[in-house]
Amino acid sequence: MRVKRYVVNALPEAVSMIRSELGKDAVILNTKEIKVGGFMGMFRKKKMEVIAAIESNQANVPTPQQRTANPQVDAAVEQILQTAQRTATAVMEPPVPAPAPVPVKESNDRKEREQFIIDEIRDLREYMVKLSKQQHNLAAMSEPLIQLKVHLLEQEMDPAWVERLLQGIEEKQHEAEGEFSKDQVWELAAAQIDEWLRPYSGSGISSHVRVVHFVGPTGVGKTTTIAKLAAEQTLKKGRKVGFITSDTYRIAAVDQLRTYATILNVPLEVVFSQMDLTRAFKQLEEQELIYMDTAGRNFRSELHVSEVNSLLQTTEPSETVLVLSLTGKTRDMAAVADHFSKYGVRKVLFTKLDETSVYGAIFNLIMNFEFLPTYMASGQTVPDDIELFQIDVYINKLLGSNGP
Ligand SMILES: Nc1nc2c(ncn2[C@@H]2O[C@H](COP(=O)(O)OP(=O)(O)OP(=O)(O)O)[C@@H](O)[C@H]2O)c(=O)[nH]1
Ligand SMILES: [Mg+2]
Repeated sequence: MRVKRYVVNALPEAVSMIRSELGKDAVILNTKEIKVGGFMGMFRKKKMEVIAAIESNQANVPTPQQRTANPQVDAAVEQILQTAQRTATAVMEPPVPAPAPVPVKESNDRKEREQFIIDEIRDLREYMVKLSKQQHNLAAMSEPLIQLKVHLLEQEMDPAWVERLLQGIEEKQHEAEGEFSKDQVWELAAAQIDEWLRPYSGSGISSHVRVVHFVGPTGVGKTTTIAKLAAEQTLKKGRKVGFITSDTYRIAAVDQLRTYATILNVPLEVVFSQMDLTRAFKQLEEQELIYMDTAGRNFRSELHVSEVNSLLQTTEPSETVLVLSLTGKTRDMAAVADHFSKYGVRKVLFTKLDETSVYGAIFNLIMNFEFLPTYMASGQTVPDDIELFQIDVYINKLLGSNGP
């Protein structure tokens, strides 16, 4: 028997050295953590000591393993697993001549060590299979698919959805047994996104509700949006609209809505607490539709969300619309949406589409929180710069000029 000691950083390093120096039939007899180098006992580095041995007449029985797409990885995985198997065998069946009986404590230590090595190897194997898949995916991805991936990630579409989309197109490409052109890839992407968004579309503000609350972070365009929608209802549809505002935090806030109320000839009630609401509704009992403006707050704080929510309680058929500006950060929008969805808010309205060219947040909010998009606002002009959310218009914006 030939025995050799290796001092390495990690076991896999030793495995390849053992393999090349002692051959494929070598077994690992022992591994232990040691400290080397340093100065006066300090700065010592952690290393692993591996004792390996080779018996001249040992047969090599290969184990069939699950294959990866990469022959190099397969070879490495097989090598490591064979070594692990032999390590286990070496522990269970000691080489001849048999050593003295192993005390119980030492045998437990051995079991732990054996388990440690097996766990390490399993982790390593999983990592290598994953790596091999990634390499395979990247190598297999066609140029138009890579372009689509880059484009959608730049649009800040959730990476998990981007992966799902690409996988679907890749599968279709595989079935078609040919590489899709950029136009085809963009068309398939548009069709898939349309299919995903379709169940959430077609929901403006419900026609049967009498009270609509608008909530959302500071400055997203709640008051402006209310003016735009009220103008549409009064001027185009001839409906009797009333305003309520609870935005008494800023002195100018009430005046802002009052200006629109005067222009549109719409009555306005100001409420300071939930108690005032009953009085306000009484004052507006003639109105067919009531839009309620609320103060913009930092709604990443759940406390503010519960505060505004307490103001929205009403016995009337009502609906709450979360207003979000696309100039906000995607992650912050998701945090706000998450809080409001816990309070049962389902409708969302997007503003300031004119101030950005990044539209992925809309897709993420609809798909991840099941929000129903109502309108898209893209400008400061009252009443013109607002339109119902339309999937095809949105998809054109999302897929952009890179599209066909
Ligand atoms: N570019 C652009 N600006 C908008 C849009 N909607 C609103 N604004 C502008 O955004 C600014 C804030 O609008 P407000 O309506 O006061 O926003 P708010 O959400 O009521 O603000 P607070 O009540 O302070 O929370 C104003 O200058 C609006 O003209 C939009 O769709 N596009
Ligand atoms: Mg406002």
